[in-house]
Amino acid sequence: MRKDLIIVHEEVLDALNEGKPVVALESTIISHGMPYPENLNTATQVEVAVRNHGAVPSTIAVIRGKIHVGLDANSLSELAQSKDVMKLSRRDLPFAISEKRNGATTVAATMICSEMVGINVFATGGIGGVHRGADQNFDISADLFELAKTSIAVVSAGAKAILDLPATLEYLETLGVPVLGYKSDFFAAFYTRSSGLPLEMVMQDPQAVARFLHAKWSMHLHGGVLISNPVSEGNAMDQKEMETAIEMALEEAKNLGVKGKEITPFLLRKIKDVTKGRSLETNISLILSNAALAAQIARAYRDISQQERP
Ligand code: PSU
Ligand code: MN
Repeated sequence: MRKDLIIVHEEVLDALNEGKPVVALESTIISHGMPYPENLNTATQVEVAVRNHGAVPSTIAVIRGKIHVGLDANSLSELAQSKDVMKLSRRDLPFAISEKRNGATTVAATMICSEMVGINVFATGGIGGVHRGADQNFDISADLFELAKTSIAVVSAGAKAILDLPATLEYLETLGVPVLGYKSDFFAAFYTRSSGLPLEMVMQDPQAVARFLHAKWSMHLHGGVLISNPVSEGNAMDQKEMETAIEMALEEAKNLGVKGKEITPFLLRKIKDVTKGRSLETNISLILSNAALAAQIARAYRDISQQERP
């Protein structure tokens, strides 16, 4: 890896060198997933949540063509307000580098950058997945393929409910991606606690998750692990209300011809409007909860990996 392409924040670098737990955070949630100023407040709070649970936060983004691993307050603030930020997945990352652009990393791109520097746990809101109507429109998020090949534990509240969740779960199975239910027997549905889709591998504490990661990666089964952490009961949305909001948003997207990488940000925005901002509150709360869990998993995984050393 060319060292000049990547700038690791001093605190993150020290933590990685000293074997301290680090949690990666994505930046597309900030630039494309939430409006200002909620996005900046959330990004800041998420970092606090990681710290409060004993790990070092590392938000990842591309700034003027350099991959930044760990952002200072100024960069976070710029990212949250700038209109000129690309949404970067695996295919886009080299373009942002070669053209010296600013870009926010999706789940896929954040996993790639995390692996480059040796971070193995990452918290997000909800991963991308198989979109509804994918049998016609072929819209399947690159997040799924990244989970298949890049060895990072991703803590999320399942996949976004705007997707075809049964198809997403099937696809993860095809790709060999383990999905661990955290204190739940069902795949989380982002705004609500359960999709009704049962999960076989259920874990009750961060240590169990860490043991799973250690088992997988120490037998050289490369690839990611998805930890499905349902939003807390008190912050979950009503399922019927959510389904109506999603259908309205999908209808509008169809009428306006919104496609490709624009569709997810568009739907999240519409759903927020339809629910009068309540979906945004739920979104914020689930991200904070994922960050806290990711920090605990990072600590537990560090403990297991260190015990192994002579
Ligand atoms: N989760 C959120 N908000 C978001 C996303 C996830 O709570 O904005 C972003 C992530 O960066 C994810 C991306 O990788 O949406 C998926 O986009 P697409 O469906 O175009 O692959
Ligand atoms: Mn897509």
